[in-house]
Parts: sequence; C-alpha cells; structure tokens
Amino acid sequence: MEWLVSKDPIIACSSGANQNTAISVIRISGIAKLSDLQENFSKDLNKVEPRKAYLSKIFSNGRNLDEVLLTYFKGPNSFNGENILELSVHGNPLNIKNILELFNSVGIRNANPGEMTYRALRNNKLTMSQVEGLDTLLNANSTEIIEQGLNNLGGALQKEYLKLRDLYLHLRGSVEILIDFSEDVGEEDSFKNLKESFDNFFNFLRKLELRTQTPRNHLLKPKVVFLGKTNAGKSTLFNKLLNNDRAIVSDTHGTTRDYVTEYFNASGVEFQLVDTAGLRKSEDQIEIQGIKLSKELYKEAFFKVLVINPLMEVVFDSLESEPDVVIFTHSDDSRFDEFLSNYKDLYKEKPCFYSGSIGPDGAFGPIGPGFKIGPIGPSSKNGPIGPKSGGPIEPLGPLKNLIFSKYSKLTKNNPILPERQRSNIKELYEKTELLAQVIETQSDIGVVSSEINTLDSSVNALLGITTPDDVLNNIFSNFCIGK
Ligand SMILES: Nc1nc2c(ncn2[C@@H]2O[C@H](COP(=O)(O)OP(=O)(O)OP(=O)(O)O)[C@@H](O)[C@H]2O)c(=O)[nH]1
Ligand SMILES: [Mg+2]
Repeated sequence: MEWLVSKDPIIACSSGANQNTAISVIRISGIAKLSDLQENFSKDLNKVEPRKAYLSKIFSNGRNLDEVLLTYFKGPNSFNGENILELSVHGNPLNIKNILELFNSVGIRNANPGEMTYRALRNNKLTMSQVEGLDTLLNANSTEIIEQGLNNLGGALQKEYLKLRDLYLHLRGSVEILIDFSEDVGEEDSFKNLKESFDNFFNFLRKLELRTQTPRNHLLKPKVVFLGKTNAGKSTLFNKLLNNDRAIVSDTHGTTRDYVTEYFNASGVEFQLVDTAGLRKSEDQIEIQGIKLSKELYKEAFFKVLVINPLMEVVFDSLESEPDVVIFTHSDDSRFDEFLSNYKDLYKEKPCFYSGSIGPDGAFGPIGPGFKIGPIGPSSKNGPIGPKSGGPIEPLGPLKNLIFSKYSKLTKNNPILPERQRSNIKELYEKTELLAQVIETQSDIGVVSSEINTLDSSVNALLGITTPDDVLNNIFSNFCIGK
C-alpha cells in the first residue's frame, strides 16, 4: 500500500518480458531530470526534445548494452502526467532483464503491478472508470469486450455516471425546495417536483443496474461445461471440439476423474471448454470429489452441455440447472432411434443434437439436429447436417454457433464489467429502492431528505471520487507489471 503515495522513479517492461520478440518497450516514469540518466546513454540527453524519437546506445559502466530508440514525454503531457522515458529495446528477455537491472542499480526501482496507471489516476490524467476500461481492454477475450474497454477508456461510462450524479443533485435540490420554499411554490407542486426528480434518477439508475445482471465471469471467462454420466461420450466430444486428443477416451466407466480444461475459439471469442468426471454412484473418495466438482462447474457454467448416451439409461437424474443444449451420442448405433424416443418429452423445448462415431475407423460422424429421426427441439433448430448432405462440413459447427449466439446475446446490452462499479451500482440501487418506499408513503420530509443524503457517498464512490485505499489496492493488483 505504501506505493500508493510513492513518487519514486519507477521502471517496467510494458510489453511483456518473457518472450523473444523483435522489440520490447521499457518505460521509466517519475524521473526528475532526463539528464540525470546521461551516464547510461550515448545520446546527449540535453538535446532530446519531447515526443521525438532518437537512436542511442545504452551503457553499463561504459560497456555497450543495447542500441535503443528513446522517446521522452515531459509531464504533465504524458500518459500518467509524470516525466516518462520510453525505450524501444531489442526484445530478448535476457536483454530486458539486463537493462532493468542497470536502471535499478542507479536507484530506479521496479514498478508494482498497475503502478504506472495508478499515477495517471493520481495525477487526474484518467478517471477510475477509465482505468477500469483499460483493464477490461487489456484482459478482453473477444472483440466485443475490447470495444467496450476502449469506449470506457475514452470516458464513456464516466459520462453516464456524471449524468447520474447530475440527476442525483437535481433530486437533492428538489427536496431543498420542498423544505425551504414550499410555502411560496405550494406544497403539492413541490412534492410533484420531488417525485419527478426521483423518477428521473431512479429510471436512469435502473438502466445501469440492468447492465450489471450478467455474471461477469460469463463474459470475461466464458466456460462451456460438459456434464453427463460415465461413458456418455463427453471426452470424445471434448476432443472433437478441440480437434486434439487432449482428454483420455476409453470404454472404462469413470475414465475422467478430474476435470480437464482447454481454450477454443468460436467466431473470434475465446471460450474455456471443460470436460468433467462422469456422474455415477461411487465409493471412491477421489471419484466422489471429482463428481462434486463436475456438478459445481456445470452449475456455474456460462454454457451447459448435457451429454447423454440414450442406449445406456432411460432418463437422466433431475439437474439443478437446465442445460443449454443436450447432445445424444451413439447416433451411429442401429438402436438409437428407438432409445431416443424415451427422451422426446423430457427435452421437448431444448436444442438437441445427435452425434456418433461412425465407420470402421471410428471416424466422428455428424453432429446436428434431427437428421436421423426428426426434431426433438424446436423446429427452427433443425436441418440436416451430415455427410449425406454433401460438401465439406464442420461436424461441430452447429454447437459452436449456439455457444457463440448465447454469448452475443449477453454482450448485446453493453454490460458493465468492472467489479467495483457493479457492486457500487447494486448497492446504490438497493438503497434507492428503499428510498422509493419512503417517498411513496410521503413520510416526514426531514426523513426523506436525510435518506436522500445517504445516497451521496454511493454516487461519489461510483464516480471514483471517494475510493478507499484497499479498493484501490485491489484494482491495481489485478494489473500486470508495466501497465
Ligand atoms: N459408437 C459410439 N461410441 C462412442 C460414441 N461416443 C463415445 N463413444 C465411445 O464410448 C466410450 C466412452 O467415451 P468417453 O468419451 O471416454 O466417455 P466419457 O463420457 O468421457 O466417460 P467418463 O470419462 O467415464 O465419464 C469410448 O470407448 C468411446 O469411443 C458414439 O457416439 N458412438
Ligand atoms: Mg471422460
């Protein structure tokens, strides 16, 4: 926490220091005078003009360490308002380490995670929601979220919070009118005025609250979880979706005991695919733990896939959460149609796919709705997909499309992502709901006024005007070094 008040010069590699790249960027922030670093550069630093690039050697005790491009940003006209020296160095991790150590040896310490950006906040170069926008941008897993991060970095959310604050101040003003001038204006009119201001404020807040309803981890780390009984064919599907034999497949019940995760991409969004331990009654403590985890992962999943081998069981145990899709495996088996009919009523409203390993070589056959015996799910989801329909097909295309379209729907209402803002909005919303009741019952105006005043700290917190140190610390510890 000490670093929150520190003004020491700091250094960090801002482009990641663990990979061999052509160029890496090292930033030194908070130097008092550029010429203090003259000993380490061949370029005459007195002749360096801000915002111009210069070629220079870097020296360590007279030894040439690297040839770099340096750019100086003189505060306050820099990213964080401090004097910043930016070095484009050769991107060998060892070279980066040597350069960082060289500047450490002349008294410039390594920056803490997020410290460069924190100084931008401290120097009023960025607002809290812009900082959080930057965090969203840098950690985004999809184009939609990148766009949102960029908008918020540009101040889009801050603008809305300022509007909310305006509406709040208006509301406070209307109570003052009721208290001080109701004799002049008339009690009825001033109360009408108060109600109107309150409705404007609450309606705006309600829209913001709607945008916090999608769980954040569904948007930032969307998990697609397969659940089903042992030997249902989960790991087979998992491998096919990844196009990689990542999970062990065998006809032994209980092959997967711990969950297995891998990333896969559908329409430009990165999803985490999770294969889980098959459900069955077990006495084995390790398997029991694995099954418990399977259920937890399924419950929390952004997209739930229930995998059923219809030949193996008649109905599935009731589940706590409804699946997004049901996949019936073993459609290559001649008894498939007969056994599938047991499920017709159970999953009438769900999109259902069939899949099967076909052919002597076990090649994976089609996955798609209804090409064998017609629809189980809504008819709009049907359509023949399979080798017989001709042309090259991607066997798991329909499943990927379904996953992506759910994700698109969730991002459509421009959800608010940073946790701090979400909890501030929720808290403010709850308080305002209570206030609505107080106003509705037209209680003592003194009570209404004091209830309205209690919202002040929540509105300010949302704007980042009053952000306690531990909240700040928490936000910046999510940043990586060099941001
Ligand atoms: N014929 C046929 N065999 C399949 C199909 N899907 C999976 N199998 C076979 O069924 C067996 C079990 O498949 P897995 O993918 O390991 O099943 P699982 O659901 O992961 O099972 P656990 O890990 O035990 O929970 C393997 O021998 C697979 O080759 C299918 O659609 N048709
Ligand atoms: Mg398995």
